[in-house]
Amino acid sequence: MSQSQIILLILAVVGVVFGIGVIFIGRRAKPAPRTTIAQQRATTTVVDTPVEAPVVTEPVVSAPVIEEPVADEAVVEAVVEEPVTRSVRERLSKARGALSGAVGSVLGRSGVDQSTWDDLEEALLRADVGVKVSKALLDDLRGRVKAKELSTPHEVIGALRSTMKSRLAGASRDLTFDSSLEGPNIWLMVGVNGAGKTTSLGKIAAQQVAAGRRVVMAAGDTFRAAAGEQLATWAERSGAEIVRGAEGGDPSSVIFDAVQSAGARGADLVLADTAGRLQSNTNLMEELRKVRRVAEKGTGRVTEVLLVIDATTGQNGLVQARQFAEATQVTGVVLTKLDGSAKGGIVFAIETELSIPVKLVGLGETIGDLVAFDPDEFVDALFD
Ligand SMILES: Nc1nc2c(ncn2[C@@H]2O[C@H](COP(=O)(O)OP(=O)(O)OP(=O)(O)O)[C@@H](O)[C@H]2O)c(=O)[nH]1
Ligand SMILES: [Mg+2]
Repeated sequence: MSQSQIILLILAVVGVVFGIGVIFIGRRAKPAPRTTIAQQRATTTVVDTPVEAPVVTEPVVSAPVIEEPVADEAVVEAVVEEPVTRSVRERLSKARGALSGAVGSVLGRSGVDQSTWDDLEEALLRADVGVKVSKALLDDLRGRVKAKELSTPHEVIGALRSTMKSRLAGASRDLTFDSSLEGPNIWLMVGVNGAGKTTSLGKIAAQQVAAGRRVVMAAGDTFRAAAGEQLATWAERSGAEIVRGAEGGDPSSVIFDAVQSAGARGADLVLADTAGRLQSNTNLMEELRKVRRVAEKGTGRVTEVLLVIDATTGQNGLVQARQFAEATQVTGVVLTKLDGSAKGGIVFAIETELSIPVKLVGLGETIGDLVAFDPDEFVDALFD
């Protein structure tokens, strides 16, 4: 072999080795970028381009699922409470803004004059605050403007808002439960037909059962054939027990039986439903007096008489409240259907004229739609 042939052979071998090396390195290098992208998708390593953005959100969503079991109670409560609070505000939407139109016009003027008072009076009456309370509120404001305590429209609106809040402040809105009683506490639901007695009773039962109390429902509405069935459905939903009587029977004796039975079973609370009207010509108020008397014949005591008023009935609610209060020593009002009415102002008339606290508010037809009445939140809803 000549010298030049040897050199050519060496060059060929070097070329082949170099080629194999390039192919080998190339193969190892190629999959690497694919793996990196895959890893980025899986681990959400920073990806700046908008195309990759949805990939980033995926694992973020799944993160709380892993953390859920170790989340502490406060966090869980906050998560659960937030939508509830929001929905109370949302469902007050009809009541909401009952005064806002007038507030807008009053604030739109440069001073306080007769049209200020006209606008406010009309709005208060439309919100069902009632003639008497509206007059008292406006007289107070007029006096303060005269005394130069208030001068701008802004100050007048601010003062009205805080006076309305202070009118509702101070009342005790807790449901009375006397744990020192030998027998069960009895809470009576009263009110005209269709007001929401049975529905509110069901919602209250659910809250009391959730609070750890043993609850017995008394189907004291023997007037309507379906009333017992309706209450039985609520008993099932809420986890309460129920005592029913014969249709057309004596409401007092059904409630008496329920109280006896609750006492024997060691139950804490009897929730007694009543009819909004009667078969016979007996006076409803007479009947309710009797119910109360008979309910307390044993060891149980009536610690709440809750008058259920439909907010959409407006000022008529005040007339009902007066009648029931005289007959049954009403201890609190449940104002229902506030989700469908801008007439919540009846609260002021009931509390001011009859001194009965509004304790609960109905904001819908389902089991969770009953909340404690919060005057500040309510007044803010009327204005905003
Ligand atoms: N939107 C809304 N509907 C309600 C509320 N409370 C009750 N209702 C509805 O009002 C209607 C009458 O409710 P009931 O609980 O049957 O009324 P009641 O006072 O027991 O009526 P009687 O048994 O006939 O005397 C039902 O359709 C309920 O679903 C509420 O807060 N909001
Ligand atoms: Mg009923």
